[in-house]
Amino acid sequence: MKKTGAQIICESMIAEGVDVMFGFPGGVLLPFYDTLPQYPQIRHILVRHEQGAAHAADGYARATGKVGVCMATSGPGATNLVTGIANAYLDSVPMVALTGQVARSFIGKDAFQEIDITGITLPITKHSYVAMDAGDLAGIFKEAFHLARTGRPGPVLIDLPKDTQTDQADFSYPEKVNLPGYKVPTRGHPTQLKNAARLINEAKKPLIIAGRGVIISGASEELKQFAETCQIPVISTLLGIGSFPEDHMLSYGMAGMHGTGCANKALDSTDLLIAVGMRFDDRVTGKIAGFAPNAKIIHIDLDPAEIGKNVSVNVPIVGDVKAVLQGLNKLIEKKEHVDWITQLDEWLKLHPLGNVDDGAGLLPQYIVNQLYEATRGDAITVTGVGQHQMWAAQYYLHTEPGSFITSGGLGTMGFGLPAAMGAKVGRPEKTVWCIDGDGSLQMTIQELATLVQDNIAVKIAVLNNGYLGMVRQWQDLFYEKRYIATPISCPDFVRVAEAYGISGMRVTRREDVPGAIQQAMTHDGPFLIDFMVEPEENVFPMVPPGASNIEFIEQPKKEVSAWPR
Ligand SMILES: Cc1ncc(C[n+]2csc(CCOP(=O)(O)OP(=O)(O)O)c2C)c(N)n1
Ligand SMILES: [Mg+2]
Repeated sequence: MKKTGAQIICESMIAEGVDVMFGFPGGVLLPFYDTLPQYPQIRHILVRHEQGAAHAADGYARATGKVGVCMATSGPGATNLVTGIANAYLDSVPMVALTGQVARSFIGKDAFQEIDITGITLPITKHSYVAMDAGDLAGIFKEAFHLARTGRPGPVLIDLPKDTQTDQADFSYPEKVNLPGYKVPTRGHPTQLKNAARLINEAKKPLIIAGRGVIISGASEELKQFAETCQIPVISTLLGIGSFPEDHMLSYGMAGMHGTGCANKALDSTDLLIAVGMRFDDRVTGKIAGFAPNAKIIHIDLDPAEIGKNVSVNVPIVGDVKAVLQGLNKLIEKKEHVDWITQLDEWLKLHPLGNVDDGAGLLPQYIVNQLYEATRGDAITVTGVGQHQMWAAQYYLHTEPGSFITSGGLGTMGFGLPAAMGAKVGRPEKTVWCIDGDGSLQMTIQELATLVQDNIAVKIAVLNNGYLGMVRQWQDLFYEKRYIATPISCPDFVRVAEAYGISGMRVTRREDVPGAIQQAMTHDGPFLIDFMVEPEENVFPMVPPGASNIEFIEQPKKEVSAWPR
C-alpha cells in the first residue's frame, strides 16, 4: 500500500520503538508535522531551541539506553542542533537527528533556509543520509537506527527534503540491514583474552579503570563479578561513573584532573591497569609520560580506533565489553590482594575529598552531599559543565549505570537542563535532579517553558556562585586571580522560574538546605532551588594542566566567609 514520505517516517520510527521525540517545526517540516497526529503512539515534545532537542534526546538515550530522537527544520533549525549532535558524538550516545531540507529541486540553489547540514555534521556523525526518494525512507531509517545503537553508538543524521515527505511510495519496513562493510566486533580475540588473564592472575597491584563503555554495553554485573573474584580495586572516568557502584568496598572514585587522590595514586602505583570501555581522554591521563608509569595495560574497547591512540597498551582486546568480561571471568583466578587494597584504603584516608561542611558558608559540596543524603543515590543526576559538575561527580555516590548524566567529551555548558528533561521523560518514575551552574543554566534556560508545557517534573539545583566558576578557578590558580570575563550576573532565577510557572526558592544559609531539598522533592512538578553558594570555592583535588596525575593539588586550608558576598 502506498504511503506518503511523512507517513513512512512515522511508521519507521514506530517500527524502531520510538515513543517520544524532541523537536521544533519549520516550513519544510510542515508535511511531517501535519501527518504526526495520525500516529498518537509518538509523543512529540516541543522544545524552545533545537539545541535543547538534541540534548534532551541525548539525556533520554543515556537514561534509557534507547536511541534518542530529535528533529529540527532546515537552515537555522538544523545548525542549532549541531552542538547537541557533537556532544552525543563525543560521548558515544545513540541518537537519530532528523532535519528538514528544502525541496529537492531547490537543493544547491542557496534557497531560503537551505544549509548543507550533512556537510556541516560530517565529522560529528557516525553516518548521515539525504533522503532523495520517498521509496528509500524505510531502508534509511532501518539503517540509521541500526548504526546509531549498535557497535560504538553515536548520532546519525537524516536530512528530509520537503517533497520527499509528500511523495508517495510503497511501504514495507525491512527486517534486516545489509551493510557488508559495517562489522561490529564482539567477543574479543581468544589469544588476547588468554594473555590478559595471565597478566591478571600474575599481577600484584592490579587496577580497573571503568569508562562509559561498561554502561553502554550493559556490563556492570560482569564488571562486578570480575572485580570481586580477583579483588581488584575499581576507579572510573567521569563518564564511567555509575558503571560500578560507588558505595562498593572496591570502589575508589574517579581518576584524572579532579579525581580522588587515592585513584590517582593507585594509577601511579599499579602494576597492571585494566582499562575497560574507556578511551584515555587527556582529562583522565594527565601528562601521558606520567600516566600509570609502572603498569602494563590491558585495553578493552569496542572501537579499534581507540587502541593505541593516546596510550600504548600491552594487551589490546577489541570487543564488546560485556562479552569480553564474560570471557575473562571464565579465565581468572580468585585472588585477595590484601596488601594492595590496604594500601588504597590508607590513601583514601590520607587524601579525603575536602570537607563538605565548614559550619560557616554555604558550600556547594555540602549541597551535593545533601542531595545524596536526601535521595540515598536513588535518583538520576544531570549536570551542566563547570565546577558544579565536578562536585556532582565527587560528592554524590552513583550506584547505578545511567544515573549520572554529564557532558564529558565536549564539555557543553547548557547541557544540564535539556538533558535532565530528556532523562525524566525516559524514566518518569525516577527523581531527576539537574545540578546546574548559574552560567550553564543561562545557556538553555528557555527549556523551563518545555518543562511546564509538557509537565516534566525535573528538580533543579542551581549552584549559584556568580561566576563562570571553573574558568575563574583557572584564573585564580594560573593567571594570578585576574578574573576577566568570568564574573557573571544572572537574573533572579526564582522569579524567572515563577514567570515560567515553576515553583522555586532561594537558599542562602546552610541550615535551610535539607528542608529546601525535601520541599523540592515532595512538590508535584518541576521545582528550582537557587543556592547562593560560596563564590570563590575551588574544586580539589586538581591535577594542573600539563602535569602528571600524581602531581595533584589538594584543598588548601582556608578561611571561609559567610554569605552574602
Ligand atoms: C558552551 C561552552 N562555552 C564555554 C565553555 C568553557 N567553560 C567551561 S566551564 C565554564 C564555566 C561554567 O560556569 P557555571 O555554569 O556557572 O559553572 P561553575 O563552574 O560556576 O560551577 C566555562 C565558561 C564551555 N565548557 N561550554
Ligand atoms: Mg557559576
